[in-house]
Amino acid sequence: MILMLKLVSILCLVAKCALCFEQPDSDDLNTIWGQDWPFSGINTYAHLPHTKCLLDKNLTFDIGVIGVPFDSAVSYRPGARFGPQAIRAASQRQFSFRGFNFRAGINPYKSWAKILDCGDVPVTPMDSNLALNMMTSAYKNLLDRKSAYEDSSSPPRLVTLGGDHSIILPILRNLYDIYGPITVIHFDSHLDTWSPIDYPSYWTSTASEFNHGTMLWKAKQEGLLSKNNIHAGLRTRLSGNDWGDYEADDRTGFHRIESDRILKVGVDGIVEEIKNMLPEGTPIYVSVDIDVLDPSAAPGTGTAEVGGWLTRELISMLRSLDTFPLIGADIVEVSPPYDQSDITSFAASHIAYELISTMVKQGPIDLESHNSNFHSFENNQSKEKTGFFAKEWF
Ligand SMILES: [Mn+2]
Repeated sequence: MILMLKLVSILCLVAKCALCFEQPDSDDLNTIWGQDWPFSGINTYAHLPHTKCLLDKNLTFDIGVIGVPFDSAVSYRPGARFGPQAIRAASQRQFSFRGFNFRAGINPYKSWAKILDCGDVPVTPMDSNLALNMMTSAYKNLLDRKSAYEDSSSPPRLVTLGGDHSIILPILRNLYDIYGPITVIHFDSHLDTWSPIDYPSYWTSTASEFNHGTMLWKAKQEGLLSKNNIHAGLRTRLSGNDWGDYEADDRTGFHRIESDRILKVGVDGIVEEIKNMLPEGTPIYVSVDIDVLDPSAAPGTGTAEVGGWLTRELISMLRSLDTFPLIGADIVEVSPPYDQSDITSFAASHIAYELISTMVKQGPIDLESHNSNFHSFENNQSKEKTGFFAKEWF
């Protein structure tokens, strides 16, 4: 008898599932069809609303994700022009519904910030000189507007998806115009401060001076950098038979933390070294060359170097650096043709999420009140004005 009852109840359950469904009771089409799955819809970064920001100078936002699909300045394997599309595709399991960052303690997509996917800069692959001019002009367009937050007098913050690493030069040019000399935290296996004459070619041109290993040298020549820049994750082989590359790097104003250092001091030790080198409250720009990760964690990149950090370690470092005001960031050198099972794009899309989380957690920039540091602010999570940062978040 008991068995019989159980059978009937199972049959009822199955019948109900098969025959009944509930439709949203609403005339609002958004309530009926406005939801997307991670695998449906057009790929924008994290399903963010998309507007081609370059086409509307009156459009305001707080954080813009912008793709720069340029890879004509690489010295080895190309393919990073496909980076923005691949990173967007790999970000599809991110959306505001399930966006709470347990490491940061916030959902960046459900906080004070208006975050847009600004689309791509349609940068030419034909001519590096022209490309540099286009990118410089595009960042001026994007940053020459006010943030959306209240009566903000500050520009929005941009998270750039590369593209090869050369694209940082036009970014730094424009950030310099707003903030003055920029402090760059440069996560990379390579120095990227090489002079153009350090490349093994007898043939040179103005365009050849601009490449993904010289752009920080050029940034220094143009006076865009502060004195407190940091390379983290280095493990490149050096030119010649001595320390000449490091000596030249010293002259560009970078401190160096080599990849192997993590074996001695751990993740916390690396973070401590970075913090000790920077005056407290220094506004920073974070540039993540995905080749800072070990090729086992990021095979899809042009100039892979073995012996690198794990994604977990890099994420932890980025989270620990959120006490420094973050004025902008990039994730570059993702080359999808060399990727395996989207490992590299997944890493890049998550790193972008962490950097966006930091920007949201820190609150909006107020150039007027604190000369490029952050001002006090209110939002849903913190009603109490605490000045500079919302301290209780840290
Ligand atoms: Mn690089």
